[in-house]
Amino acid sequence: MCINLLTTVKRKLLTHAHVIMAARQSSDMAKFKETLKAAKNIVFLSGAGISAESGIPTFRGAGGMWRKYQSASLATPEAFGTTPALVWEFYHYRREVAAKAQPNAGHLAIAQYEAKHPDKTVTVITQNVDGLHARAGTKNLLELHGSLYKTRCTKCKEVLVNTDSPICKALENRGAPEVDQVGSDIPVRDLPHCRKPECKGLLRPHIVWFGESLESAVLEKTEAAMASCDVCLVVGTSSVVYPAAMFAPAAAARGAAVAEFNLEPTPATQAFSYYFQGPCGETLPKALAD
Ligand code: BV8
Ligand code: ZN
Repeated sequence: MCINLLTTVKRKLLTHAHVIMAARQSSDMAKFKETLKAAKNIVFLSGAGISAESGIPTFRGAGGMWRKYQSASLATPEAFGTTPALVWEFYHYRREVAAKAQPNAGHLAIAQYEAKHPDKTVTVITQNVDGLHARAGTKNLLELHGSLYKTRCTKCKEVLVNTDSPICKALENRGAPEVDQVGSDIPVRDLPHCRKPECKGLLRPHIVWFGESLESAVLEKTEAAMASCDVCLVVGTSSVVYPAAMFAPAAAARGAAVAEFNLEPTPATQAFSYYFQGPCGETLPKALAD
């Protein structure tokens, strides 16, 4: 009896929450542009949604699954510890997909805004690991969760940029998502290993997995940028993963003007001064045009 009651209550709360979240209409763009014009310190905080129009599936969309696995279940130190080859096939696949993708109008609008406003401090803080902000030309970039194109040695901890395609022979033509296979048959010895003869440790993606802390240097710069920004544009994120989901609401709480750009309201929308509904490849260029 108690379980049924709980389920009903939970379902009612969720419906109620969706009704509240769905209520928000797009804000006054002219008013936002005035606010942005007067701002000196601007932060862009982006999530997977900004890369959706580049053809990279989001975690809440098709990207949430790879083969029969939840992507998030592979983005953990435990998964890498037990099945490193499977995790490497997953990340090799994502390296190849992102390498073939192009920055879209959203990425480019942000990079052009930074270049056109040397008089302002513009910081891009991204949860994405796909490298598209950098390829669009963004200079002042913080990659909260690391990068598909960096490796870290599990033994000597050396971090290197690596854009090799494939990253190693054994992963060539591997990682296809439609393969109906459990696990991976690639031997660990054929996975990427450290270049140092005295080390030869197994390499891992230099990516922050669930249950892992963000790099303190990146966190400090993020917290400094969020503490000093006048305006924060939150672009294409469901605001469910922490600590990234805390930054914009905290800025709004201290009085910064926060504008959310998303296809739909999120749990954080109510905390923000502005909300612009639509694909950010369309809404961002409008918001950032002089
Ligand atoms: C940590 C790399 C200390 C991997 C990722 C409270 C405090 C601290 C931690 C926690 C906490 N509560 C819970 C935790 C644990 C966990 C967490 O947050 N879990 C969630 C699921 C509740 N956090 C952690 O483990 C973090 N570690 O804080 O360390 C610690 C340690 C242990 C225990 C406690 C504390 C590390 C989290 C980082 C994980 N790594 N990425 C990889 O990529 O493979 S997270 C990954 O998922 C992304 O980087 C991103 O952060 C997240 C996905 O979110 P989004 O980017 O928002 O993408 P999503 O698909 O969800 O949404 C897309 C949005 O775009 C949607 O809203 C959609 O509507 C919109 N959209 C789509 N198309 C468009 C669009 N918008 C505009 N235009 C479009 N065209
Ligand atoms: Zn090493």
